[in-house]
Amino acid sequence: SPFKNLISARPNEQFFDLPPLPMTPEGIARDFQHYYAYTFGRDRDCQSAYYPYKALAIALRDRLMERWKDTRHAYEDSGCKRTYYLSLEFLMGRTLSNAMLNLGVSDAAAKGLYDLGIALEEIAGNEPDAGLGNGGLGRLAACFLDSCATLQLPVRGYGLHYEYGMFRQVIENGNQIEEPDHWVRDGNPWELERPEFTQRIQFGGHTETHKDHAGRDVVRWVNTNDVLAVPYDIPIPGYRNGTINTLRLWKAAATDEFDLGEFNSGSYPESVAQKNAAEHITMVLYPNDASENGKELRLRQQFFLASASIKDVLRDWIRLHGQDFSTFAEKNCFQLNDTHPAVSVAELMRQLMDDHGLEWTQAWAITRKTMAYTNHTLLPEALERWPVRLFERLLPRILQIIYEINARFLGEVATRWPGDNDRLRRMSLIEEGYESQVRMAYLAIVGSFSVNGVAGLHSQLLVEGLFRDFYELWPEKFNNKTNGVTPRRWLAMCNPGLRELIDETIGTDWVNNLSELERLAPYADDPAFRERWHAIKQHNKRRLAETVEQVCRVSFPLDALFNVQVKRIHEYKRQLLNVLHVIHLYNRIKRGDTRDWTPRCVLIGGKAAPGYQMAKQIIKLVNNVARAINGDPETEGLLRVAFIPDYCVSLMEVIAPGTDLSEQISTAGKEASGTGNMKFMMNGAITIGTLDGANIEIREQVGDENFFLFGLTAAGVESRRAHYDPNGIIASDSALLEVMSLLESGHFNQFEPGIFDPIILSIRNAHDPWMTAADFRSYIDAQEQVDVAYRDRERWLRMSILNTAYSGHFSSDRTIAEYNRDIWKLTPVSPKAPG
Ligand code: T68
Repeated sequence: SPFKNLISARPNEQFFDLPPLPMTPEGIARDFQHYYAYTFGRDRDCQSAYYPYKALAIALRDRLMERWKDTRHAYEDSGCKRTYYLSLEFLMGRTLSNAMLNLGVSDAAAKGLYDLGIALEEIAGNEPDAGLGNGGLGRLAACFLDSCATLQLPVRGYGLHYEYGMFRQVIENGNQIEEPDHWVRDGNPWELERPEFTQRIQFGGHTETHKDHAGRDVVRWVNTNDVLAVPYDIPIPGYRNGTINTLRLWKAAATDEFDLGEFNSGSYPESVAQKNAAEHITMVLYPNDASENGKELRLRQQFFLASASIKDVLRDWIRLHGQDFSTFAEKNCFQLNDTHPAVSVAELMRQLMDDHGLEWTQAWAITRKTMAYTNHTLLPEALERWPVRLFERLLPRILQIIYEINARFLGEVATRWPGDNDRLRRMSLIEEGYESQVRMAYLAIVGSFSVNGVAGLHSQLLVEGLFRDFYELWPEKFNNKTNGVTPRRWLAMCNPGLRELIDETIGTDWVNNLSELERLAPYADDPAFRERWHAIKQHNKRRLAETVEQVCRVSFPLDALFNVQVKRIHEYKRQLLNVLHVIHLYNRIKRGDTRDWTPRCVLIGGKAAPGYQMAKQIIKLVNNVARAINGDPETEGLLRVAFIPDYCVSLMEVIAPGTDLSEQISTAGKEASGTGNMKFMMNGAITIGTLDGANIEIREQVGDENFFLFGLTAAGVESRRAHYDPNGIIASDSALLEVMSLLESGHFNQFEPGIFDPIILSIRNAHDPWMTAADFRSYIDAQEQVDVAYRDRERWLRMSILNTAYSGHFSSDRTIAEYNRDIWKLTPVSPKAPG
């Protein structure tokens, strides 16, 4: 008992057996008042909107606690197999509304507060986003946790407790300014610190080899600079099923010893500096979504997560099984979210051998049966490679193990393909060159039993290209798991109007069985249903327009087509192509070519990595084009353009429901999957897109006639490269020529000469990897088809309904069910009924 050292008597049973908390309006309101007045000591004069939120959050959190404990016990008592989702990023967004939805207390909470004269939505709007991720990869991890809890799968997330999340984006004179996001400054009511599970993580030092009594080599990693990892647990409620899973985030803290050592020798400032250095590890999220910057601190973060999480799992294992690891692989699985935690392969080996005495072959058999790796990108600049030199200094023991894994692996390759030295060089975990580097993707593949891509095309391109040699060696390892998004947050929670209509039409089962939405399809032909669908969309468009008006000072008329592209800014995602179309529309207005015009509001949002100059220029261009167009009286009622600053999870909750047309226009073969495309589809937006990532599957599901397709295929892009001639294309397409002429005339940068030259040059460059000019004509034609379709209101509504109806495939419940069927093989465990 944890009490045995504290008090002599063991508390009686009632101490642990609490009566369940009331889920009634009165019960929630009473606790809300209690925390507001007694815990936070606030009254009517409170100047901060944060405290009402915090009081409600704690009232809700109380109502999770019992179930959380019951879930923990149910997993432990059943002795079930478990999966650990290792990710440097979890882009959770807000928690309060989601927790209320999943607990089924949204209405009770709203009523309880209403009776106190308080609007729930206003309170919920004061929660800061937990922005511990860059974009798709981090948000995918968050959706997966929701689905795992909803499917009652024993899955725990492991991540880092960054002090500063994704930077906040401010736009000044059209330029992106980054501001730090100190999201936990006022405390985070959703996290539970667990100092009793603190782990000690080693860095630096060197290795020593000894003989043990049996004459075997034993390696010790000594003289290290250790850092403590303190866990913070966040509850992950399933949808109305009593399950509460856990996301465990590690925060770095200095060890007591070296503080004290320095302090005793009289150098207090140095001891504090050391403490700071330790705590730097989890200070800030790296804001690069698609390129590696090779910084030492990033490798420290990666190892810190891997080591702490594996120690945590092994500690639990030993508590229940002692040092018997014979069934460990049957009971545990680590899913690696990209290569960011790939050092786990070597770290699991190290802990099994050096800390728990296993032999290489035993440890390797366990590692290879427990690790699984998900790849999220084909872009070469995003593939992680760490200098051997850095490993040597920071993780010398890990480097030894990687060398040994590589030597044995290359032995396998040489046996299979004798004499094929080129293949050995290609497949080696170490890339030789001016500076030798560790190829983290290869380490992940060699150490895993499963390797998956995130959409059909992506998985296919992986085995044909990037990982071809490995596919030839181990075809059975490779599989596809098309991404999905959680329908709780991305439909039921963010679009209450549509949720009610759907509930009324097909019942409520769709929320955790999204293929049920297909039953909406027949209603696409029902005029009365269409009218209601339209009214809800208009309501959501008003909400979005109010937000745009407020933050961008641009007014969006509600009868216009709301055309949205929100995602990270990257050349491959081709926000530039979108801008070229906007300029083309502007040219048409200026030349009076506005017969049968469809009014449009174009909204673009997203963050650029702080060091990615071209992406920052694209933001500047969008803002300058918006200013010129919105300021020209001739565009009134025809065209509006806005860049929405600080795109984030909670903004998407307003944007997706209010969108008519979703832009998914990446160069084919470059977007691994996309997940924003799925959120828009679920909310009844229609996609204009290339045959890239999950767009292909979206189009298959909804049907060709309900999707606006354009552009080269992935194969087309590759075969075009050798003879790509953007200047020829521009010269022979009068619309594109006019667009380029206006851009090149300096019309959008009259007082900032030359600032868009890099953009212009990139479009005109025969080596433009993103082939913007190649797809321009086909894009413009598809946009004209969009205009025609939107003017036919009944046709558009039909398409919109069918997009929602056929979005069931893109529930992350389906994705997670596939991960479980093919990779994890977990049995669902249901906790005892609460109360
Ligand atoms: C995205 N990747 C893919 N990476 O681009 C997207 N990268 O197609 C896919 O839908 C999504 O993953 C989910 O599978 C990312 O978001 C990153 O954010 C990232 C972060 C750090 C380093 C590299």
